[in-house]
Amino acid sequence: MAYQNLISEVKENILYVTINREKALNALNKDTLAELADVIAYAGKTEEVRGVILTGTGEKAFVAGADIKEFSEYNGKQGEELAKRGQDEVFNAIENSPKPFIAAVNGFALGGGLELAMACHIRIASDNAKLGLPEVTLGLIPGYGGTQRLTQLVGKGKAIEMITTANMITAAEAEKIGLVNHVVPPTDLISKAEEILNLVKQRAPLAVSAAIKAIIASVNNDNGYTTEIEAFGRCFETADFKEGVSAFVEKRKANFSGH
Ligand code: CO8
Repeated sequence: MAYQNLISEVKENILYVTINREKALNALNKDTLAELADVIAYAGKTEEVRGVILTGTGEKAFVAGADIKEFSEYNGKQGEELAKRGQDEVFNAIENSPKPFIAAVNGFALGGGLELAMACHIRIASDNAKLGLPEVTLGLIPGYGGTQRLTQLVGKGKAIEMITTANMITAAEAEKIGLVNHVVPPTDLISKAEEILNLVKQRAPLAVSAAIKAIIASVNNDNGYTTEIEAFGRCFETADFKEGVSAFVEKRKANFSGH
């Protein structure tokens, strides 16, 4: 897949997506969002892809936010439409993807950049990363799900403090409040994400997707228990369930097909 603002490649069943606008600190302009929407859809429908690692080019920024230079073009209606489209095609599309997404946060994750990381299922940060939602410094609020996902991840009090002060926090603080799962030196960032996905890759793919779906239903108040019950039932219909149980009984490693 050739993109203008992304580098993407599949290696050993992992799709690596790197946002590649280093001079603008990987800010999300319209074109980058459209390309992200495309690559997210590709990940969802491509059987070879078992997980996605999303990161930014360079040592300075994961993503420094939505592209502020495009904002002057918008009125209220257009801003609302842009937020809705971005949420549907990129941010919610990641969260609802059947494939696990890991954000490898390699520097500044600000505004839409932190919102992008929060839409991913797991976040790993390099120890020099800085995270924040500074939209109120621009007279805006987070528009790509940030008020919701930050609250889900760190609770109401911390979310209100971070959003209303616009303060950036360090990776260490982010780990302490549950905003990121792990903090590692920059040189270990991708390998830590790979370590996690390499474990997930050994598990039953349909069960992995079903588990993520039920967890997301919970945080979005969308009938989590019912989602879990229905998804649990569907697992019994899969070849992978039969393989997993046979492998256990036969004392061998399961070889899942994802069917
Ligand atoms: N948009 C566009 N360009 C950016 C952005 C951005 N978000 N961030 C940095 N850049 C550009 C700078 O303009 C600069 O370009 P140039 O060299 O042409 O002047 C280049 O990247 C390097 O940046 P700096 O010179 O500013 O680098 P510093 O090391 O001095 O500072 C910071 C780094 C602190 C990260 C600083 O760049 C900064 O504060 N950036 C903006 C951070 C921010 O406010 N992000 C939130 C944006 S709002 C948002 O994301 C809303 C999301 C919801 C949208 C809903 C749909 C409409």
